[in-house]
Amino acid sequence: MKSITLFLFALIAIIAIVNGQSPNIVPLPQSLNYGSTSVSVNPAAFKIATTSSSTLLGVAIKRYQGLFFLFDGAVQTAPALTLNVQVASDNEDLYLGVDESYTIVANTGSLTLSANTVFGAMRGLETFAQLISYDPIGNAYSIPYTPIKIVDSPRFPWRGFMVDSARHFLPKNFILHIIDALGFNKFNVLHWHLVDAVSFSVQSTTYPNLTKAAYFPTAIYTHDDIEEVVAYAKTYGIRVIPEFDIPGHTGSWGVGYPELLASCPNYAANVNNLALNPSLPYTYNFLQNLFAEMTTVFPDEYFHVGGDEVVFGCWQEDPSIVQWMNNNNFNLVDVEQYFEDQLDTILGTLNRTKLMWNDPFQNGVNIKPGTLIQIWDSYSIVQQIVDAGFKALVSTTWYLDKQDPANNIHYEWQDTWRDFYAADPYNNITTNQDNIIGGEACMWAEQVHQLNWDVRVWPRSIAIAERLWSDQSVNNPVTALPRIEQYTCLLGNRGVASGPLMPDFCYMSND
Ligand code: CP6
Repeated sequence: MKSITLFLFALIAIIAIVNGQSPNIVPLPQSLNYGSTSVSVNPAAFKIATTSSSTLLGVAIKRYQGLFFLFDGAVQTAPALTLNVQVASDNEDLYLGVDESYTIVANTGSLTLSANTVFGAMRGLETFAQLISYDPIGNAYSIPYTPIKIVDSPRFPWRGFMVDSARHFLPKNFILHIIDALGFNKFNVLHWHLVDAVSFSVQSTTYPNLTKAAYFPTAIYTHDDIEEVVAYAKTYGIRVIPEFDIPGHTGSWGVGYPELLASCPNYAANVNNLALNPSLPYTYNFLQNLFAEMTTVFPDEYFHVGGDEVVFGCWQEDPSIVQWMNNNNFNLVDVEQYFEDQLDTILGTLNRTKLMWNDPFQNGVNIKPGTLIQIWDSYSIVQQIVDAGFKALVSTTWYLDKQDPANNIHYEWQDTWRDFYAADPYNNITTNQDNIIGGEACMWAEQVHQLNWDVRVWPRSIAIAERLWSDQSVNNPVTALPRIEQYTCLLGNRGVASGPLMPDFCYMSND
């Protein structure tokens, strides 16, 4: 029985790939109409034209002019073609909820991409790239299935990906490579988990000793590096949100500034247990100055301040903190409340909206209205958080470092893409679904660095990208598999080492 199912499964997949019954677009657009005419494309006589004067869009157009034609030396007999890109506004402000919709109309003699914003046009360029097909036997490009009409927009405004560059330092150029792959998949937020207990790699001019906790003197992100990353991400319509994970996970901060940490020698054997000292004005003054500096290089409204996994025992072991708690009649939740209240004040002075993990909410801290909460725990916590009126980001079951142990049919680790695909942010959420503004895949990097990153992240995160962009009803793994499989080949041809999910042939150039 099982083998018959598998056989049918494989057969359907192979037929779909070989016959290619429809344009293969990932994530699947909201609306896709197509015909059966193939338009030949001459790569040497293909232009992307626009009346827009946006430099950002100009960068994206130049990029996609290259991505449309990945193989050199294709036949050039077809007539000239122009893709006309029209944007209603050249405004280059990038913010949560910016209009990312676009429309593509492809007829035999006319190709148009229209969007309200330059960021919508970027999404459309990616989709258009996926309409162009390369035939390695005839060595020719074409747009099959015309006439095509695509009307598309994202399901969620926050489609994030968390990059942990603290457990392993990722060179700046590799962060740029990650951004390429995220842009291809229509992710629009890079959540940058910059520092953790084991390393502090962000240069600070205000507190230069922080990078004493970098792994290596050159393993740091300078202000110039960060500005380059933020600017590069913007050419894909990707916002960059820094995370400074406090008050737990802060062992590295104490290397250069020991006064910042609570003193808990019995806990110190595990650096993850160390926490900032919540009782000293020094701590808050330090955070105010550091974050003020960081807002000069991270322009986004949102600022992630962690809050996860605080080991209260560390605070309890420090006599000066216990004394301070007694003086103020504080219990441990009161301390966490006090700490978060101070953070709210600091972020308020910096015009930033707080983003944090779900732990303080669960501990019973009163969270300031307007705080955005990212859930890494169970769906039941998502429900509580949205019912309490908070906007939420769901990362539940989108942990790329863990296989879902509940599902023992996943005998191949790669098959965890099915778990990610099935994990809809609305799963088990019965009320206030509207408070969920998106989600994030999380690549915790204890066991990953630049050499194994791509194959750990892709193709599995394609499933998450589709869940966040496409309609909720697009959830059938049987039809998704051949589409994702073909797309993973495209990613490979673009230099993203996204492995396959099943036996097939992916044509790759020999150079
Ligand atoms: N690091 C930090 C981590 C994790 C968290 N915070 C984590 C916890 C559980 C799992 C995976 C990662 N490695 N700073 C929790 C948000 Cl299963």
